[in-house]
Amino acid sequence: MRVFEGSLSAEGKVFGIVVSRFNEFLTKNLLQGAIDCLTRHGAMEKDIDVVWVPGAFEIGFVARKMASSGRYSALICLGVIIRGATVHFEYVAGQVTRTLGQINSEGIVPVTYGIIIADSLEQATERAGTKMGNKGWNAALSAIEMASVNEKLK
Ligand code: INI
Repeated sequence: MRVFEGSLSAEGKVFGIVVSRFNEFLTKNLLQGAIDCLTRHGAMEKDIDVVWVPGAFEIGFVARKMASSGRYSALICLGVIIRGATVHFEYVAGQVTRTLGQINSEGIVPVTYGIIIADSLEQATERAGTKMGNKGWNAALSAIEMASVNEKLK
């Protein structure tokens, strides 16, 4: 039997982070959490590229470009989508989730999902560095593990 398991060392790996400016007062906490996780696990700051986009809907465009570049060990996508008065947020959430899922399932570059989709500002805040943790940190940890799994399967 052969068992493959990713390590949690980010040493020597290159990460791309796509982060949306919409709800920036929360997404900046996700970004801070993601960078903190990567550097604590051995990534060098010079090996982390951050791309800001206007909103979650635009994350897929950049993630696809970065995935095609061949530069990255893994990509981390960060955004905050909060329910509003209309169903608009459902379309934004559905689109970004589908696009990231598609890029991921191509099996070329692992993409992790640090997108908070919440019914309220309170729920979103809880997941952006307060009592329910930091989804950016979690997405970065998954990116490290997936980058390692991907290397081992090559
Ligand atoms: N973008 C978000 O990142 N979060 C949201 O909650 C949100 N809502 O609800 O409207 C949102 N909309 C903007 C969208 O992502 C695009 O940037 C915009 O439609 C321009 O294409």
